[in-house]
Amino acid sequence: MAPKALITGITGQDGSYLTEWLLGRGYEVHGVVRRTSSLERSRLGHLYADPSVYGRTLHLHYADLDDPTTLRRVLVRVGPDEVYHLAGQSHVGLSFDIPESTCEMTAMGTLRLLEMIRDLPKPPRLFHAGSSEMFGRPAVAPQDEHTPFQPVSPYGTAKAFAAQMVRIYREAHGLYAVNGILYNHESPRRGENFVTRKICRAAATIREGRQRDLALGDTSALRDWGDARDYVRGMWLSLQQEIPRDYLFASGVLHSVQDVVEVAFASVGLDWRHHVRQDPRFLRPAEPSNLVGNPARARELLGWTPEISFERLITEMTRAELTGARVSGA
Ligand code: G4F
Repeated sequence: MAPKALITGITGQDGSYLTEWLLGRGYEVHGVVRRTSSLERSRLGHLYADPSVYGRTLHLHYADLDDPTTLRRVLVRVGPDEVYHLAGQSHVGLSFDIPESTCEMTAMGTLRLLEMIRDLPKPPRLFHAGSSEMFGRPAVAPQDEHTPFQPVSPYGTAKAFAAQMVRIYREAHGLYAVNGILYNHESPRRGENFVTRKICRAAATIREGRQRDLALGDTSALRDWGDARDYVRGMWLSLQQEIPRDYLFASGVLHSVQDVVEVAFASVGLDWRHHVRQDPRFLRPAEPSNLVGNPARARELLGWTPEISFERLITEMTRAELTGARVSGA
């Protein structure tokens, strides 16, 4: 029988790539979608429209992390072997404006899911998408799975709570539960309010004469950026091991927002100096620092290495925004 996977947050960037990865490996994939999600135009649109996939190997269920009855029902009906928990309010800047709902979904939503899984007669393996934001301003760089959490945003705090709960349920209740400590990971499917997509989209739109300039926050901010397709492979690998452990997924290399600007604008033949300006509206009350990961454990135990470089990623993202490319779907 085909293995069954259940994904929360299936309509997001990672959820859509993970779905493709799992379908490609013969899984029956079930996704949890919120009633507000529009599927036709979502990142799953191509699979949803394919009658050989949707309703056969891919199934979607309406449920919500803040509506435990619905989620429990889906878990019981589907009886998954693996659960990938990717859902949650994922914008760090926004979490300063909506801290309560961020914590409700990300922190309490994860705890509720753990409680439900613990009650199942045959608990599935659980992957929880943690974040480098949990480290905040760490004293050591690069970070690894032993680095203490010191979050500096409501989002990072909610994720740290959730990740610690995953560890507790693994140790105290014997669940096969794993945290992926995921550093920034991007793709042409990245949400439009994240900085890489915002920049790549603007570079393409300016190139086509449909926009004049681009307003950004702190362009000196540094991040460890990788490609989402590499990271979903890591998620799957981390559930295929005999012993459940946390894994850190990162490129190990820091780039600035300014580097993204330069690669994106150059890839469409533009000089960024004529188009980019700073706007204090996009500055955050607090920024993490020093966030660069050491993925040695993932490399050694999972055989995981990132395959797509920063330059290739940003160039691909920018080209995918050009009108002709967008029509064919990224
Ligand atoms: O693209 P960002 O919004 O990503 P951020 O805050 O690092 O969070 C992402 O990565 C985390 C993993 O480390 C995830 F947990 C999280 O869910 C999300 O996927 O911002 C990146 C950097 C920040 O320093 C931000 O201040 O870019 C800076 N920035 C500068 N100007 C901007 C802008 N960010 C945004 N979104 N928009 C700007 O105009």
